[in-house]
Amino acid sequence: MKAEAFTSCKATQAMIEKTTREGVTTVFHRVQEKKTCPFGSGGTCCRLCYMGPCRVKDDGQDAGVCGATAETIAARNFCRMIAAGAAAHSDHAREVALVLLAAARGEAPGFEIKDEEKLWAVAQDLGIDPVGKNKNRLAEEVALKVLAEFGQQEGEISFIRRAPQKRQEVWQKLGIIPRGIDREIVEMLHRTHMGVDQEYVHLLLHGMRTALADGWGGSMIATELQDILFGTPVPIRAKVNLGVLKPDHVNIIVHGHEPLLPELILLAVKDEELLAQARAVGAKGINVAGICCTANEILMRKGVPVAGSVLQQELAIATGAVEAMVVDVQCIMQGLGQVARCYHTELFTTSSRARLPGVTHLEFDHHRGLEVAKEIVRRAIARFPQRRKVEIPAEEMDLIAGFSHETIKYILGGRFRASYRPLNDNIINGRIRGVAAVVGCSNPRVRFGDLHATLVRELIANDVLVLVTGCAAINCAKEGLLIPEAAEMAGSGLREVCEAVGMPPVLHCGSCVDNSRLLMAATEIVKEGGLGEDISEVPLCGCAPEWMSEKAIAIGQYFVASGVTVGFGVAFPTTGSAKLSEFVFGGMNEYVGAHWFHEPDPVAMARTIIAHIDAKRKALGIDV
Ligand code: NFS
Ligand code: SF4
Repeated sequence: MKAEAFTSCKATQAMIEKTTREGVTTVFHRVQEKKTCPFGSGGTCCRLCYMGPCRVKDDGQDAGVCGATAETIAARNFCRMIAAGAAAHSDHAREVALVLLAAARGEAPGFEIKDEEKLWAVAQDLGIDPVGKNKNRLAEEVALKVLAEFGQQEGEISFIRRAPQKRQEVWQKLGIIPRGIDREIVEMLHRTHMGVDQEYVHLLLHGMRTALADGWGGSMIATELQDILFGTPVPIRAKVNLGVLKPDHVNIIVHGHEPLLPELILLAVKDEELLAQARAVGAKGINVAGICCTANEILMRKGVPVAGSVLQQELAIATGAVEAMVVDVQCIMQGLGQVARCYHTELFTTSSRARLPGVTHLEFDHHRGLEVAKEIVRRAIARFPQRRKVEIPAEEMDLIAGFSHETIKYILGGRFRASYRPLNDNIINGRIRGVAAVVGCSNPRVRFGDLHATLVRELIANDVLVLVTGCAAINCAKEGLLIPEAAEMAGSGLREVCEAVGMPPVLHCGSCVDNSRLLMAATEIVKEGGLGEDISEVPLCGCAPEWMSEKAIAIGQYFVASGVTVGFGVAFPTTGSAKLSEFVFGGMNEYVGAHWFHEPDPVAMARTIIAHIDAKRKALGIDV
């Protein structure tokens, strides 16, 4: 097996080779054994009832046993992906809300209200009057209000009102404003049950409502409440890639999505008693690094180093230098268990919602979270003397993270006139051609990381300011695109702007739930004025060139429903039906002023994004 075929990341290559040599199986080994099925991949395999399963051809004649056509089957499957993705983000948000509630009531040791300014802003957007309330009382009200919005049956979820007026009118007209977060997800599952909603446009409209309940609901709640608990990010310098693991330290990796327990682990590793224990076993200290979105969360707020993106999770353990890996929910490969058993790593599942066979389960209970965190650190220290077969790749790269939509204001506008005015002006005068969000996963079916890097280089060279989140952000960081020096690769206009304020041309905006920050940034641009009255008029585009998860589909759909056209690479789950593809790749425009596109080639994707941005500029009359 040629490791270079999978990525140009040298650290990853070295670890693929190490695992191959040591007979350890990883995602890169398994992906070669598994062939994709064209029906499943294109969306026309239906397993919704046991008159089937039915694989349906897109020839206008074929249908499932119940008569379901290719477009119905693909639409139902697509909508179920949205529901699952929205559920994942929203259930994460629910957990954060419960912790905020407990923290406000003084029942969650280690947690406190860190960002009162954000708390006030969020309270007001939820319709709560903050005046005269102390921070704990206010946080309690905020948590209760947010929790009620999950089970709300009628009306509208609150953050919808943050969107530009014109966008809200679009949703109103279509009848797709989410009533309650859980309600829309449940209804999506109901509608896609055998024999319910079988008209693809009608299905997709509810798919949009479900996605909006994620973007302007679950994801946004997760982001905002995490900011309240842990602080709103500001620019911070850190390091990325497997080289951040330290040969002479106890290494603990936090992996998954909810930054709750990881924040407590960061507290625990400062404990003098635990540090003394680490020194007693011959370690110089304790090093915490992150993987996936947990990494992005604690990177954004604390500058904790990032060991890697989703495809590097098994490889991190294969360095032989990881004493403990702590996981919670989402993007955690079952293969981790097997890999951990081949080294000295103790793997911990910590969420009540997720276990792995044969893996230690030490549940994070926020009432006694700090104790759980200390127990994990203690057990990691105990593993340190058992190290063998250690090989840590040298690769590590600097990056700057921490670009919340609030921060972007300060960076561009300065502390005294913080606003989006300078960004809008630079878009209008053409120094910045437009803005592209490059987000989402990595996928071993494509040359991972390379698609992100190729695409982003092409975009910045053409003066497109790039905002990144999720694993895309980690991959771009590894390529050195998240440092101010990367401005040298940018076109002259974007370069000038970056150099004037000392920012990179690619801004790390956080984890995948933080894509909600991008909705807010887009909204701020509209509200600042001069670039249209709706998000769909702004020279913006989104993409996920290496996507793989259902969450990515939910995110893509809430961007599209919010007026941002979105491109996905790899394969696309509607291509098994020409009719449905015509709708998502074009017809959707008539409804929400944006659509999806599918483009596996990163250079072609960059061209499509630039052409899209140029078309928006032209419509605004600002083509230069
Ligand atoms: Ni997003 Fe973040 Fe990564 Fe994909 Fe998974 S970690 S939530 S789903 S793989 S970007
Ligand atoms: Fe087949 Fe229809 Fe059942 Fe799907 S719902 S498996 S298409 S019979």
